[in-house]
Amino acid sequence: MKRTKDLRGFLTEYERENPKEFCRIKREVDPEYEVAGILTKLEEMRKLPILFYEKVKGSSFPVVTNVCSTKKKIAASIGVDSKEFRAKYLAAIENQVSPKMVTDGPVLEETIGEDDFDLKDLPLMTYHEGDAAPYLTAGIVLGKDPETGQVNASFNRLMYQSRNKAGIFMTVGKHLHEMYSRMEDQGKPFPISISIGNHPAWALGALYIGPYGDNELGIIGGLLDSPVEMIEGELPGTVFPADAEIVLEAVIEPYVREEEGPFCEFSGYATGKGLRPVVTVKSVHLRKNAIFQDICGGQHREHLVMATIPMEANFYRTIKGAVPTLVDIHVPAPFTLIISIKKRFPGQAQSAILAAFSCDVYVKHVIVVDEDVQITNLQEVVWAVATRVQADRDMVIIPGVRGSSLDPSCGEEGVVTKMGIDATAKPSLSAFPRRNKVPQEVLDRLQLEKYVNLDNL
Ligand SMILES: Cc1cc2nc3c(=O)[nH]c(=O)nc-3n(C[C@H](O)[C@H](O)[C@H](O)COP(=O)(O)O)c2cc1C
Ligand SMILES: [Mn+2]
Repeated sequence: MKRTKDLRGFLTEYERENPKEFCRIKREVDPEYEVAGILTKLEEMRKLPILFYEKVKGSSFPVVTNVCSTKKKIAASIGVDSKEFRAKYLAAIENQVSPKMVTDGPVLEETIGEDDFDLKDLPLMTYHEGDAAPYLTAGIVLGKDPETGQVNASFNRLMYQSRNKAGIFMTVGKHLHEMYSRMEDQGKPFPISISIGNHPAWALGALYIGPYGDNELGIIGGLLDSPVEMIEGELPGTVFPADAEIVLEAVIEPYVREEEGPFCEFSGYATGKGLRPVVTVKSVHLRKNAIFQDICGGQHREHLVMATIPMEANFYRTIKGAVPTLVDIHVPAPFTLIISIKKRFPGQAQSAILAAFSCDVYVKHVIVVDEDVQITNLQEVVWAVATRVQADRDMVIIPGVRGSSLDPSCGEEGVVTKMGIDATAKPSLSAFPRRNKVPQEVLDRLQLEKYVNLDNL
């Protein structure tokens, strides 16, 4: 089957093949709380369909949300199933396909100039009590390094401020912030594009974690098995995807700071407001009948699932470099990583912990267990910590390290204490008495119905 490269193509395919996971909502909804409210009620019922809101109060755009709410949807978008997904992601990192510059594309069907738009025309969302203003969360921000011209892609929340201005949150140490700082050092405005409504592979690229300078557009091309088509903006220094639904060309001025936040975040908290840079939008490009994509802020499945996939792939790659017998990894909560290893030598749990800290600023707590522990079963992980840890011997504590400023427990903004727990058996698993296990031969032999009347139980 030929795979499509844009959002609307993916939506059409997914709706056709999985009609039960696609829900069209015809009744008008309010972007203030109602879009998030319907999603929340469905999540409580463990339902995660793609939600297509045809009529959104105050806006002419339909809104789609929950596009990446399950691994199945994201995997389907690149033609694999959930089990093959990590291998495909790692292969795309190794086998990148460089982007192709084009001069025209669907997103140029309509253009609105500097004086003729109002960000309020977009269905910006208020999700939760505590959000400071309407927000745009699903915009992929593309910026270029001033020296190399290397393009970076990331999601950055944008807070409505006025007709053409929005506050932007850029984590210190992440690449967009670094690029902005390099431009600010030269006293120059930083040109960016913000693209809304992209094929899911774009989310996987924007959320890729790797060294500064890695080419996220090449990874997206690798995931799609074809180059992404990019257009140079009218604003010098901007580029954007030819088949996005909506694109904003914008600059982030140097030295300007305005209040941004609070906003209910993936950490589960409305994290504090701060003085942050400001985006000034210069023009808007859009497709005919453009679809506005939304990703519900806060602790909802879509944000957690889509962010976790690239994070796990990155952890897997880096930790395997330190411990070849890495078995698996799992991100069960914000800032938290569980690793299982087949430990051959003492010290390998500590190697895994240090490798994990080295790959991502967000990770704060790491627990390492042996391969006999099911890491997705938190009860088993806690059992390993209970029975295989002595705190004075098995903790690695590193204070004063950069973490996430969205962690409400951190002291100075974004500075945290990192903690690793070596919950592997010492010196090795073989030194520990076997876990309760009735011999398999006995389990195979016993026919329960011969001993117990199962109908009475
Ligand atoms: C919906 C969504 C919203 C996000 N918002 C922000 C944000 O406001 N600021 C930020 O620094 N990272 C945000 N992120 C995370 C970054 O996009 C992610 O860390 C990315 O890998 C950074 O790119 P980089 O490694 O190229 O710097 C968000 C992620 C998602 C899924
Ligand atoms: Mn990057």
